[in-house]
Amino acid sequence: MPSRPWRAAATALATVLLVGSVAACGNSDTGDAGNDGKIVLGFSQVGAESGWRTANTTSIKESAAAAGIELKFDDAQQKQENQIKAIRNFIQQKVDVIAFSPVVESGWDTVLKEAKDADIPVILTDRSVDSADKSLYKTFIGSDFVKEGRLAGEWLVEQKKGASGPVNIVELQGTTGSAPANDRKKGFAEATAANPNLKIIASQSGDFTRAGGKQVMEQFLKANPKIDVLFAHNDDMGLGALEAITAAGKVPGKDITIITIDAVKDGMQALADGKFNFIAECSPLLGPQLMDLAKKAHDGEQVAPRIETEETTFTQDQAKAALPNRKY
Ligand code: GYE
Repeated sequence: MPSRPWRAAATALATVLLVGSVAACGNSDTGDAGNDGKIVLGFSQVGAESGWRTANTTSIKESAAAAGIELKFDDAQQKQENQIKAIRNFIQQKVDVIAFSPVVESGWDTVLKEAKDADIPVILTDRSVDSADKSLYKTFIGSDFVKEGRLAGEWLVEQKKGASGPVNIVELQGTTGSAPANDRKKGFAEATAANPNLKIIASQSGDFTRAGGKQVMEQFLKANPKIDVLFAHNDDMGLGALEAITAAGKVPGKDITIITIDAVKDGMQALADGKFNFIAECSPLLGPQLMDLAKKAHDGEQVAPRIETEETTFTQDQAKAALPNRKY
């Protein structure tokens, strides 16, 4: 049996802990800022499907720390239902700002309305939504995916200008229903329509992953004896496809021309090594701008409704020159 003085001390300690935790709850409940006065940003990430995504996550985490913003980070594992859950959690926790990279374009109106009703500004990063009501979010920061697809297609049109017969193209699409898959497909189809010899003979989703790219490319190769070009909606699917192409006894970059999008390090290496032929860049380094926008949105400042990321394209020689200084 503990002696009385010990019991008194234990009771006193329990009281202090209880009061302390109630005070902490009360503090975060104000919804104004984190425990130490920091802006709290709830961020729902798509997942960890590609090199692009990993670089994007790093950029966001590092920029939040540098900007003194408290980041609540959630990984949705490429599932919309997980993102909706995460956003509802952020609303319940009364974070100051919500940002997310929507895995697919459709189906966001209800949860965005809930955030609006709770008076929490929402920033879309990387991918957009197809909501007609633009007042549901403050701004969208990210790339022009249609343009990326078009740049990829225009390069091919130029390369195949003199082709006398049909040029058979296979396409590895990104995640079904995602903005980059929809838009890159559209831009590429528009550009390649300029030359009737260019024919997309097969097009299927590889879900933006290496494993998906490899598996779908294997099917393409089995079903189509003559493939001249592969257009992959990201580097990772192109990298996965390399394995399938080599295993089929073909030389990537020679027997099959390979065009991808992103320009992450592994993709740039494949381009410099002559395995890829062209990459349209898509920058994942959105963190610093996102933090700046989060501060402005929190302070009620006006922000531009659309902020477009700057990007370029790379040929094999340009990749060789750029690789040593590539950050991601
Ligand atoms: O191209 C791909 C990633 O949304 C722009 O998602 C992003 C895309 C990127 O998985 O690699």
